[in-house]
Amino acid sequence: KQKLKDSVKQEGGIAGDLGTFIPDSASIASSIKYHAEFTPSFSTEQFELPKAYFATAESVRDTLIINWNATYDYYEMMNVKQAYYLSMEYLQGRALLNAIGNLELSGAYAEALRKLGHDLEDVARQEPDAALGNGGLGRLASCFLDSLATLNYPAWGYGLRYKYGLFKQHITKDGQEEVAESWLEMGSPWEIVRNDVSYPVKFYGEVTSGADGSKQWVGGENVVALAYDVPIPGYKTKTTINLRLWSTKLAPEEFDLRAFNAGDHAKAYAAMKNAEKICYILYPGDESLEGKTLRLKQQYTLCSASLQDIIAHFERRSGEPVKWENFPEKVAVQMNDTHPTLCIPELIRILMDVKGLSWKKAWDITRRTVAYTNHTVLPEALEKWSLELMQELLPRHVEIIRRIDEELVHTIIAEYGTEDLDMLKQKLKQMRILDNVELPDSVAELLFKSEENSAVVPADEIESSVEENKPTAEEDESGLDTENEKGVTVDEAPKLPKVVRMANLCVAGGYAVNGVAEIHSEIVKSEVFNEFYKLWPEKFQNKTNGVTPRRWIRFCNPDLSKIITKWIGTEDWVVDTEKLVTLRKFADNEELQSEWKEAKRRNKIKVASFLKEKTGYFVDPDAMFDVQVKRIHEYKRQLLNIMGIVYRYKKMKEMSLEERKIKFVPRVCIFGGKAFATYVQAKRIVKFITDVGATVNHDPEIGDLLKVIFVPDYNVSVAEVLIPGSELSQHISTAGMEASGTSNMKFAMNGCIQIGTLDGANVEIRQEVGEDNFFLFGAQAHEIAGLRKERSEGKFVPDPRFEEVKAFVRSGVFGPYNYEELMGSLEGNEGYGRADYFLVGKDFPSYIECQEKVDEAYRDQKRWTKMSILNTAGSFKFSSDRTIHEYARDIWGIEPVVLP
Ligand code: T68
Repeated sequence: KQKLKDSVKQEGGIAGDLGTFIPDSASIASSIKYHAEFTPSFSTEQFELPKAYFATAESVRDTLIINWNATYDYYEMMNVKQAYYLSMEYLQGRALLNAIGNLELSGAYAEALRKLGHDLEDVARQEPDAALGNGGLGRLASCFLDSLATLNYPAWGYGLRYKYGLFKQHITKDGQEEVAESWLEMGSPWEIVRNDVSYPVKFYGEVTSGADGSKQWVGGENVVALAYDVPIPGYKTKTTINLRLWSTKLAPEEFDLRAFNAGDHAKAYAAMKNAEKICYILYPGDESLEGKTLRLKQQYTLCSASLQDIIAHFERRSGEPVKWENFPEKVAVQMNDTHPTLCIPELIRILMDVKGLSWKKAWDITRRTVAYTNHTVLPEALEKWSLELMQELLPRHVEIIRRIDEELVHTIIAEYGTEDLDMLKQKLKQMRILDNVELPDSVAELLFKSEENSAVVPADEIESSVEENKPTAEEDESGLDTENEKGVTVDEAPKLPKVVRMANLCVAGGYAVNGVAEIHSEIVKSEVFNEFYKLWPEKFQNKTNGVTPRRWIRFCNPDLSKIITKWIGTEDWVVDTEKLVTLRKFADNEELQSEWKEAKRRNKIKVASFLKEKTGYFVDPDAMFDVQVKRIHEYKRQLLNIMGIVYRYKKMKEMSLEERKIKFVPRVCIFGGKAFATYVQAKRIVKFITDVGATVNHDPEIGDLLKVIFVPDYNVSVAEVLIPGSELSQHISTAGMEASGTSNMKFAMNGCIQIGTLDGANVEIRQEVGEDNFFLFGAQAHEIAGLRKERSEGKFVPDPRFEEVKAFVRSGVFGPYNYEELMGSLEGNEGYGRADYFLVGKDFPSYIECQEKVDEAYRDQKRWTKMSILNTAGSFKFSSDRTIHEYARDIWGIEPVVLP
């Protein structure tokens, strides 16, 4: 450290305490030159772009390491409670501009690079996106890390270091094509491998019992999880927290040297590859058994390595003898969705089998340590694992899960009694962790005792909480080991798959359960986990999502940020977004309005040149930029958007040029997003959008009045360009289906007006920005079930305009592709699924009428600009700083720790 400090002094930086060292452009330039020379990956002669990026990043990393060490040492010394965020996904995007922005070194770096003949922005564009996530859930985790560091909370993130992150999307004439994305191809300058931090992780094997009743999990397949640390700097603070990503490899002693020497190289390599492949790819397709096994191995690796690390850390700080009962006072573990659920049985396993605690103590500690965030109410997205697969892969964990299930069953019986056995059976069916699994012996006995022979219970009227897995009355295996009405023993009934319901395990094992927007948390309480809510109302909370205002406005939209700072009179809004509210009082001010409009226009020009580069299309920067970017999913209803565009196009074609110009505001409709590789219907939607674009964009009658563009490979970096230059953004999911949404928040921050349904965080955004500044349409969440019923009974009469659009599509205007599956799905034709399950047809009329209101508002540019300003002003609530303060206070019980 002293050497570093001295060398820094020589280079002319201002070195006081290492932690307050502020490099200037001269010292930065020499540090970059140093790395350019010593970065081993590049040849020495030139200082061209990729190399300039690596050298720059490595020089930033030096500063981050200094701060990271200071933060780590200080937390160790203070021995404070820490939160650990466990997530299978982090969608970090690029790190360079964010890091130097947070360190307040953007100007100095730009100047240093200029001296070396480079432009900072060009250099920054060399960095590949770290896309270790699929969408909103992963990006939320990354925003949380930024806020945790900025607010000086003692917290770490844990995840997996996938070699291949989210695929690269190519758009071809056939639609989406996936190509592997190797973000580590040139190495990542941000990670520090910790060769001294590794843990064994076991799969398969068997459980043996000791004479004293203790259990040991032995044999099986052993791999090693190795830590890679990514420093996460806070904004204007020295605090630099850690994102620890695990990579897997074969333990050296497991390498089969004998086989290798005997010439069986394949066998020896196979074991190596088998260990390494766990971290090869993000979300392996899990339709096959191989895919499922791999995904479960990934989940367990994250949980096991992270918990071993957390426990080692706790033991180190606690001294001898370790007071395990204090564990929950020092540790809070947050599970980002159910993907890390295995940390519940894993914590119990380590405490019991390795540390020798009793079941009672281990279960009690776990229940005070672990908390769960739910991100979805879609039944098909609630994770269920085959008990058989889990039994094979994690035999000891299955024993523990059975024990937790048994405890839960007893709790349910204690709550509801055994008087009304039908009711009890129904509760058990809904709430048990193990589904379609016989009741534990202790429970069967209890039930027999309580009502002689009354355990003969008809198997009807029993509902599964998970619809698609709903057994018919005949099929239902109640779990009571006895006879049903027909006198058939339950064992003879057709077998339903035995599964572990991960969400139920999370609710039973977690001390807090939260949804991610108010409406979502209400649905969690009243529908998805209603039975649990009745049992443990105190566990349930709401934590409305947020996004980091650093990345999502301050750095991606410097032009608008300057204007905001000027009018508010301080830059503090970047950490204290409530200050944005001040903008409200200037919303009508003409000077602000003209500055605001100019900034938006400059951002639109950037978008236009980006679109030209990525798609070849020229767009008019004076047209309205209308954007829908998010994962492609039927519930998000990109199909509603494109059907609306087709309607618009058809109407334009029916009019004269003059009429057309009066009736329609020129629009550039921009789409972006990836479809899961095996999600066929989503891929058809991508193909449809690109086909509509190919027709409309080349129609000479239409010209600049309408353009439809699909931006390939939507990711964090693309969002950073598109969002500042958008004017209208679409958040149009079927009400009740989008848990929160977070891009809606980013768009609002950047002064983009939304058209949306009353769903997820839209509800709260509309509240804050004002009803007049939000284009609302569509059915509401409480109406959806009734509307679906109406449809299935054939009572729904579609709007003629919707029929007209479908017929137009079917007429072949958009090319030879067969759109029958898409159009049919909107009608519920036989063979095409669920009778417009997402209610595109139902919401279509109110959607296109609302779009007319959008056009009208846009024609009045003064009004539009005011709406835009009020959107930014009203976005104050949606900073992830606010969200993180709430988690820290209401769930984790941690306090900020500011480094001296
Ligand atoms: C999203 N979920 C929600 N899931 O859809 C969105 N799922 O409403 C919410 O704003 C966001 O979470 C943050 O709370 C996801 O992004 C996934 O990506 C995912 C990945 C793997 C398995 C299941």
